[in-house]
Amino acid sequence: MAIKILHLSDIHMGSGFSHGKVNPETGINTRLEDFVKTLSICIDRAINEPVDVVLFGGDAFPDATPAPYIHEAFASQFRRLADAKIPTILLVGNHDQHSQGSGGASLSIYRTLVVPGFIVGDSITTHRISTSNGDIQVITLPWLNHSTLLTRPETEGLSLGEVSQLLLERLQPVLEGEMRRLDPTIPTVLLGHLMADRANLGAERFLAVGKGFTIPVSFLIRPELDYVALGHVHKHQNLNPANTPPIIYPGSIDRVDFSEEKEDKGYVMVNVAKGKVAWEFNPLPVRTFLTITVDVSESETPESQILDAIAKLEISDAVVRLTYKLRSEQLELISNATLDQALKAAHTYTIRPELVSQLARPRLPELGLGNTLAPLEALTAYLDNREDLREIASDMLEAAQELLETI
Ligand SMILES: [Mn+2]
Repeated sequence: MAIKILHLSDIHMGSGFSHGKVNPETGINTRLEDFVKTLSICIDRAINEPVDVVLFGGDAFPDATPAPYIHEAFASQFRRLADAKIPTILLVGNHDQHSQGSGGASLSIYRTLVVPGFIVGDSITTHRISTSNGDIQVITLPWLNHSTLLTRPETEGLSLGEVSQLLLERLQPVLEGEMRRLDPTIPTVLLGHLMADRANLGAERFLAVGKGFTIPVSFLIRPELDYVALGHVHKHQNLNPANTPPIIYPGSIDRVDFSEEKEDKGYVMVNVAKGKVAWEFNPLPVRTFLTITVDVSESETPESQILDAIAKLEISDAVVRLTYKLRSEQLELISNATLDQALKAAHTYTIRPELVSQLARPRLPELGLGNTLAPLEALTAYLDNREDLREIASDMLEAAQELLETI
């Protein structure tokens, strides 16, 4: 007998309003409506199957204190699982915690209200859940910050790297303890919100750069575990292609920003029995994001070159960003009204003209115009180009990381 699980993560409801517009009929930002629709497809699937358990991998909102109407939009979807009597674990991600405190600030209301069948995963512990297809045990591993397993005096005077090392040393026996207490006869899942050291980064590095630490995949490749359900990284991936066990990031359910333009979005369906697991990624129909980049600086007819680039693409209902490079003397050859007209079919759009310098190319190509870099990456790119700073480069990066941590 197998237990059926729906695993989703990184909902980030309330994100990306700048990519939407106010729906005049509802007064609500269309990106919130998009996210609600995407989430409702997941919940529909859970109910229609029906699954035995829903595992949410964390990061419900952009921060721990979402506006009430956003919280309500989230709650009214998950409430349907409670009504359908489907046990659900809401794991606490970094975006669900207050920046300095601990616990699941935005999700703890579900425990306070004692929603039947709902568990808020804000500590490292094992939950045994009974389903009509048998029992399953789920180890919850919420986002760890430096106050989770360490006290302030212990971390005083340590570098960020040393603190992370200490945190890993603390985590290991705690996890080991959970593993030893497991019932070896029933299926076991670890549900964690974490950055694993084989993870291929998506947008989350821009959302929380430098905050937190990395857990080696070897911590998760354990014979006790039948499936590892992760959250945090927005790009869907399996960190253990041997599937012993599968270590799965389902990714975010909708595009949080343009860094997710080319990623498939979805959720994962899992069938798990003791020692046996099958999983499948299910793509969700999400709104298209489209970047159009044109260099017209060498063109005699820059406007029509831009219009051609737009015409080649299907922009209907997409979130579009148009960037074109031009020389200053070409400015009057391009009419904004004409570009507005050409982009009218898009859901929303931004237009960014960039003047190319005729004197010199940017010295650091990776820092050139049009590239958005997170602060740490920008610093890394800068240091890579400064032979003379090589000796202190790693110290500078660490100091920068520490600065970012205190923001
Ligand atoms: Mn996260």
